[in-house]
Amino acid sequence: MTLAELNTIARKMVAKGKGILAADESTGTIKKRFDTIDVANVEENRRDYRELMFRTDEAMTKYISGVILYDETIRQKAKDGTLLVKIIAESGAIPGIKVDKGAKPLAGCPGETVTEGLDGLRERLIEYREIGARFAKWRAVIAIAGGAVPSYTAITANAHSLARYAALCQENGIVPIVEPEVLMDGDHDIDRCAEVTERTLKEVFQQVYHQRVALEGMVLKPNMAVTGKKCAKQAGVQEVAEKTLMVLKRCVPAAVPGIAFLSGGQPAEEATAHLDAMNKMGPLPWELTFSYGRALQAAPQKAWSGKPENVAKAQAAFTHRARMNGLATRGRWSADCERQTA
Ligand code: 5MM
Repeated sequence: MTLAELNTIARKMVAKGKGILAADESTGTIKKRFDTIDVANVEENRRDYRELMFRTDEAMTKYISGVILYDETIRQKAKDGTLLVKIIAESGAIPGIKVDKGAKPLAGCPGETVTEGLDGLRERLIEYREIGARFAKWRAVIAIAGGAVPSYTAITANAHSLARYAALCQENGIVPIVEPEVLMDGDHDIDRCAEVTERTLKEVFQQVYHQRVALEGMVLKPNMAVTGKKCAKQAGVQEVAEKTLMVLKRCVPAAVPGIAFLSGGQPAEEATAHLDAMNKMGPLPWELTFSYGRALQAAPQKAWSGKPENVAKAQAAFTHRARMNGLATRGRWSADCERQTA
């Protein structure tokens, strides 16, 4: 596949008005989500829940550009026997796949992790492409704790793996989503988050260059610069938008087609407000959109609660959140939109 073709896919993933649904929760993570709505974590429930989202016509055709899937889901069939990946592709959204094997303890660095999954990745990418994936995702996790964490060791190890993953994806005709997530856990202020995010992104793009990844054929999935969850003084929407953009402008080359944020545990409406505020501050060198998991799914999950009779209600909740975030990609969202359409 040529770079022009990778670039075309990447641009479609970050097209104005649309964003990415992160539905790639591993079995352990979806259990945590299902526990909150009292739903058993069995394959049938995971399928029914995801099928209801992928069959939400309005959300999928108008506001969702791509869906990140987990290995189980990309091979799974809907209740009527149709492959879920076919339902996604027929809606016009691009199927994607999470290919990392999770964050594992990093030797010599207590409290820090490195994401694994490079062994056998080439072969897995070839298979996933055959099944229908056109993009992939790898998430690296950077913690903040006191002055010594994150360590240089953790940042460089994760940046190196992210870049090697991205190079392998491009070699196999798959657009890599590069996701270095600086966690919101902790009592740090927004400036500390901005400083760590800047340090991380600078190292990521250094490694991306060393591993010969083509910037035009990738999408960045970063955290926003936000206050730690346990910090008493939380930054407001404008400050988050300004500091996030300041960091991104310092680190992300203009050749990258787009940036699709993770929500990271932000309340759903806040994640929308932050994205909207940044897009109101344009023009920007890249498209700015969403690749939210929790901020898109918390409302439909609650509405569904595992009951077939709630499917329509859950689909309405999913459409609403997707539409709000679609507006935010254009800088056209306001709190009024939430009330008018809720
Ligand atoms: C949807 O959650 C993804 C999978 O996490 P696990 O591998 O731990 O199950 C996660 O990578 C997600 O894609 C991103 O973190 C963005 O999700 P949020 O909820 O932060 O927007």
